[in-house]
Amino acid sequence: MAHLLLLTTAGFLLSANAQPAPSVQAGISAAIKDAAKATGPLDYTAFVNPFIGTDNFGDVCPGASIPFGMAKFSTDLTGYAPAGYVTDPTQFIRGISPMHDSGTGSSLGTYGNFEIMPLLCPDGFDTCTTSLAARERLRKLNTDLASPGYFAQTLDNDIMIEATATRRAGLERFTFPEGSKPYFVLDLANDLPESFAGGNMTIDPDLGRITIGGFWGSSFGPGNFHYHAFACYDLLDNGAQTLSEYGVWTADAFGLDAKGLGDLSLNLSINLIGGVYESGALFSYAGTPKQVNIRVGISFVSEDQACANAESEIGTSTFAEIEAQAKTLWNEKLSKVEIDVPNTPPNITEMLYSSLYRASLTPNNATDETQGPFAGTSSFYFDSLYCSWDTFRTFYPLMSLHSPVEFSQIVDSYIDGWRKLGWMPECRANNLPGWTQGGSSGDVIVGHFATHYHNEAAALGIDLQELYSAAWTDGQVNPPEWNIEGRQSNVYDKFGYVPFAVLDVSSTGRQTREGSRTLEYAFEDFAIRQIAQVINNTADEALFANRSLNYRNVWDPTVESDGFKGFAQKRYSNGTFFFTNPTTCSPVDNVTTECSLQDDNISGFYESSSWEYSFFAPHDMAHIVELMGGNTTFINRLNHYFSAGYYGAGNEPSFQAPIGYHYANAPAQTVSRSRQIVFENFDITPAGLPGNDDQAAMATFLSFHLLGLYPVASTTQYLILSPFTPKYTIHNSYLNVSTTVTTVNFDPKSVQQTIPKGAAAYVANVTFNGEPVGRCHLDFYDVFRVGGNLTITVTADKTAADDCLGDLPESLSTGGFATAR
Ligand SMILES: *[C@@H]1O[C@H](CO)[C@@H](O)[C@H](O)[C@H]1NC(C)=O
Ligand SMILES: *[C@@H]1O[C@H](CO)[C@@H](O)[C@H](O)[C@H]1NC(C)=O
Ligand SMILES: *[C@@H]1O[C@H](CO)[C@@H](O)[C@H](O)[C@H]1NC(C)=O
Ligand SMILES: *[C@@H]1O[C@H](CO)[C@@H](O)[C@H](O)[C@H]1NC(C)=O
Ligand SMILES: *[C@@H]1O[C@H](CO)[C@@H](O)[C@H](O)[C@H]1NC(C)=O
Ligand SMILES: *[C@@H]1O[C@H](CO)[C@@H](O)[C@H](O)[C@H]1NC(C)=O
Ligand SMILES: *[C@@H]1O[C@H](CO)[C@@H](O)[C@H](O)[C@H]1NC(C)=O
Ligand SMILES: *[C@@H]1O[C@H](CO)[C@@H](O)[C@H](O)[C@H]1NC(C)=O
Ligand SMILES: *[C@@H]1O[C@H](CO)[C@@H](O)[C@H](O)[C@H]1NC(C)=O
Ligand SMILES: *[C@@H]1O[C@H](CO)[C@@H](O)[C@H](O)[C@H]1NC(C)=O
Ligand SMILES: *[C@@H]1O[C@H](CO)[C@@H](O)[C@H](O)[C@H]1NC(C)=O
Ligand SMILES: CC(=O)N[C@H]1CO[C@H](CO)[C@@H](O)[C@@H]1O
Repeated sequence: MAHLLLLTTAGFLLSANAQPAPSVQAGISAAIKDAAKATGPLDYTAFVNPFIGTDNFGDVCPGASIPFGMAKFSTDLTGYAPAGYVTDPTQFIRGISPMHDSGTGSSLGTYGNFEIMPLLCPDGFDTCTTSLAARERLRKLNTDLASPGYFAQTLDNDIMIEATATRRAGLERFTFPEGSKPYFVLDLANDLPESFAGGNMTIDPDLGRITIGGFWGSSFGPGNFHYHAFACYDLLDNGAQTLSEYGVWTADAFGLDAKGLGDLSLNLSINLIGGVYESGALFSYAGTPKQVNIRVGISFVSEDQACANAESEIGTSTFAEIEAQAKTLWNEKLSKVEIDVPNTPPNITEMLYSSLYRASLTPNNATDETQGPFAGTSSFYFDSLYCSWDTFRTFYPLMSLHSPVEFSQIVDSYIDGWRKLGWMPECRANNLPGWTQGGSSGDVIVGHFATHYHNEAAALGIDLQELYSAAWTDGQVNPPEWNIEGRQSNVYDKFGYVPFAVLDVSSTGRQTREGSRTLEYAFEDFAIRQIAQVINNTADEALFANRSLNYRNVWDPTVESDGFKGFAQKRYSNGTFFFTNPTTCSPVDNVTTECSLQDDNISGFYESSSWEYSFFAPHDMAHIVELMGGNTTFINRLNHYFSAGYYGAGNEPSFQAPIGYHYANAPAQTVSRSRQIVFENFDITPAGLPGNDDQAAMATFLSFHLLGLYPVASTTQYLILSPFTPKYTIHNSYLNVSTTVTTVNFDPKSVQQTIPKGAAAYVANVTFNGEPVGRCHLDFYDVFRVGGNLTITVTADKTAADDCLGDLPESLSTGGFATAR
């Protein structure tokens, strides 16, 4: 998703002031250089730059986390900072908190609860700056640090804040200026979306422990629901530290600034005024210790469980021990893809490993931390799935190549959503249902799993019949409110498209996106068809195959734009098309401002234009080529789409476009386009993403391009592009296979925006374990499922390479995807 609210740009054009300490990039560059001399296994965490995407609305959280950690420790800044931290040096720090999401689509932000801020209060307890506005401080410029499992920021008063994490806990270390008495304010009420609905806090001075719990609201979903969250702060560093003063405070921005020295609890059982109300704890330490260590546990179950999580996951371990443990976990994940670092351009190495890092940062593993309908579930449970519409395209396909165990756990969590709520989650965040975007995109995610791992499903704990029932329900059973789950299948079934202005007497939802919802529903139908095929349900396979062609029902052959004819358009229930200029909501549309979920938007396409969405039928591109007038016109049209500025790189509907050439028998043109879009939109700086990372949708889109592959979601087909590296190996330890991809004739000079003449980059031929494979696509079962050596020989002869030699990627209407593998 893009951003729900568009803010004015004033104040945000500060990317020149990159804030990470220069030592971050210097360290990465040195590590890449040293890799050539390395003898033992590489430390892949040394290539990761967690700050990529922390500027330019990338919404990436650079905080300390383990892979899929529920805890992500980051500072929270004022201004536009949905993931907590941003590089903008004019924004103020309000503290560090243990819960965040990365790549969130909510512009207000998400989580940020239980924030703690170190203070200097030279005039004592009663003069401490406790309120949000009074305590905020700028940073000390160019000192921000982060690496996998570690985060640090230094305030302009020279207090350094550091954090490291386990799954549900972490350690915070604060270094104070010489001779100062450490004070801390701990926030009960505040979270980033200002959604506090009531809570408690208790100080136990003997144990040196503060427990907190409360209710907060969604960051990207209806405000009607609340989640319960808890934290446990242990202040004594296993007896090494002594408390001095402690008490509570309340405040607001209008004169309330009250403190209670010695008061031990807050009981604010209800709050109906959102973020206006502020409150929390205030405490200090005896003496003038240079460093203060604080242990934090979190839970979605109870205060007791939050304390137990800190005890079991951290206990008496030191900061260095927890940090080393996090780093080990990250190396396990990052080493699933090993590239030839010495012979790969350094920026590519950094972009790839930073992307692979974010590809395992979220969703947040909240297994055993369940509440509401999921309380006590025996399934795995993942939070921050936002949104399936973003992640089905590349995030789960990348995971499917190397991490079937993790993938199966997340699939289990999707299926459990259907068990407990009736439909699979579309955009679960903050443990609450979030807004639906394209329909029931979870179908594509579980479909991708089923096509790849049906033979191993039972061993991985997935019942394929149940998986199918969950997807079938999404496709066939109309929910009462399709804003939050399922889709408007009643009218879609009746008309073969989602009509605009249609009478729906049995469900509610935002009456928007009828064009793009039809296109997405049709592709979701294809995913359901794929599962039906895997389980030998031939009747349903035919039914859903048929429905997957419904994308054709919103094709208006009469609409013309820039000389190209035929565009997707929304349609009334009487069949008449509703005209929307195909450029509306494209990046060059300077008139329309609202293209997301705003009620007044009537363009018919979600966060994208008809120019872009008209290319969307990943399962049947042969017919799209035909609708657009054949190979040559299709290629001209795709070229025009890029040159006219209609390519919206920062949002997911654009993902399908760059690889379109493959379907018009022009694979070498995909290669040129792939190089161009990577270098135009991605780099290694904080502003190095074209938009919201969307829970690593962008990161995994980039990863596939760098690896020279592109997935057809919910199928086992992968298009062959041109790797940006001479050699890499993908390990799949569950299947106990490794696949090494070698780019023969690799020319580093080809790794730039425009491939120079004479530089080899276009795919001439491909072999797998010595046997020839088609040059345009391959199948998971033939390659990554068995493991071995994939050789991609590239050439500088673009013309010779610009042909699939009779073996186009598959399309449903030309007989593709005929049998399950
Ligand atoms: C207050 O704490 C009690 C005991 O932990 C808990 O049952 C209750 O739900 C809490 N109330 C709020 C508003 O968090
Ligand atoms: C907190 O306040 C609520 C409502 O006023 C009350 O029912 C509850 O007993 C109080 N809890 C404590 C621990 O004082
Ligand atoms: C690597 O990235 C940096 C930062 O964007 C850029 O200045 C530099 O030119 C890039 N190097 C290459 C070889 O592209
Ligand atoms: C999630 O947490 C559970 C419980 O600790 C663990 O068994 C599982 O392996 C974790 N999965 C991932 C993907 O982190
Ligand atoms: C589907 O049929 C094939 C071929 O008969 C068989 O090998 C496979 O086990 C069947 N799958 C299921 C889920 O029944
Ligand atoms: C497919 O759709 C067509 C047209 O709507 C219909 O006539 C046909 O019966 C459908 N086939 C199946 C298998 O549902
Ligand atoms: C279909 O309905 C729309 C909206 O009411 C109307 O403008 C259009 O004329 C109708 N088309 C036909 C063929 O009746
Ligand atoms: C919008 O774009 C068009 C075409 O590029 C241009 O002619 C027009 O001046 C722009 N309008 C505004 C308000 O910027
Ligand atoms: C595109 O070209 C391929 C290869 O020559 C051919 O098989 C296919 O029919 C063409 N498609 C169209 C729609 O012209
Ligand atoms: C593969 O392509 C390369 C470069 O064009 C060429 O030299 C080689 O002969 C080709 N091999 C086969 C088996 O076609
Ligand atoms: C892949 O290549 C390596 C190195 O050349 C070789 O040792 C290995 O046997 C090959 N594997 C297969 C399956 O051919
Ligand atoms: C408020 C707003 O910008 N709404 C826009 C939604 O999209 C249509 C295009 O169909 C515009 O005309 C509206 O201005």
